[in-house]
Amino acid sequence: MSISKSLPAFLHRAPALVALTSIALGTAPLASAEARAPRRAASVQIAVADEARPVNVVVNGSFELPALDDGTWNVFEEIRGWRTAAGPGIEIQRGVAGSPLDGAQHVELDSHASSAMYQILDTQPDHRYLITYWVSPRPGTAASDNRLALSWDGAVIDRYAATDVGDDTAWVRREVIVTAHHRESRIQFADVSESNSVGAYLDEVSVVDVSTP
Ligand SMILES: [Ca+2]
Ligand SMILES: [Ca+2]
Repeated sequence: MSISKSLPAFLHRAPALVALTSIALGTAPLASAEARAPRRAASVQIAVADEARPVNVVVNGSFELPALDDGTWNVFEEIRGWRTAAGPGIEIQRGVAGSPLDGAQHVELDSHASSAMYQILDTQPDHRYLITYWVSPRPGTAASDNRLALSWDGAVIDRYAATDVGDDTAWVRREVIVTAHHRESRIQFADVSESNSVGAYLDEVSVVDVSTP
């Protein structure tokens, strides 16, 4: 048995641990001036990101759950984070008629018929929240089939109406800032097109506290 093999495992890792600690403290000998600046810059960026990283309070905002088989769709009374508010349910598509914005799945709000879906969010009263969501017309449909309304605590705060429909999805980012009044807030998306089982797609919903402390 060689000497190195007889050493405890932590001693084999010790030099690397020492080096990492030295870099973090800014005391490690660096090979060149070029190397020094990027390392210091990186450590500052990480510290800022940890403190300022926005927290998305939406659960399952990309509609990746439940994961369907490729090339299929289904309509649900509820999915992780979301429940049906009106209509026959929440339709999830996975590679059926157009590409999602994020991940492999998105929602079509006109499922078997016009539907609405909501989620109750944990919020801080009097804090401002940035709502971001992505919407696309369903490919190959009439523009009038692709309209949705976004509500916050029962009040409509944004509307989307497609004007141009192509052969694939054309995702558009929308942003709205709201003020929460309660410790729980209700966000809701509703199809407001002709009720005929085809309508606007929804993906990548996020709600982030943007109040300054
Ligand atoms: Ca998605
Ligand atoms: Ca429709």
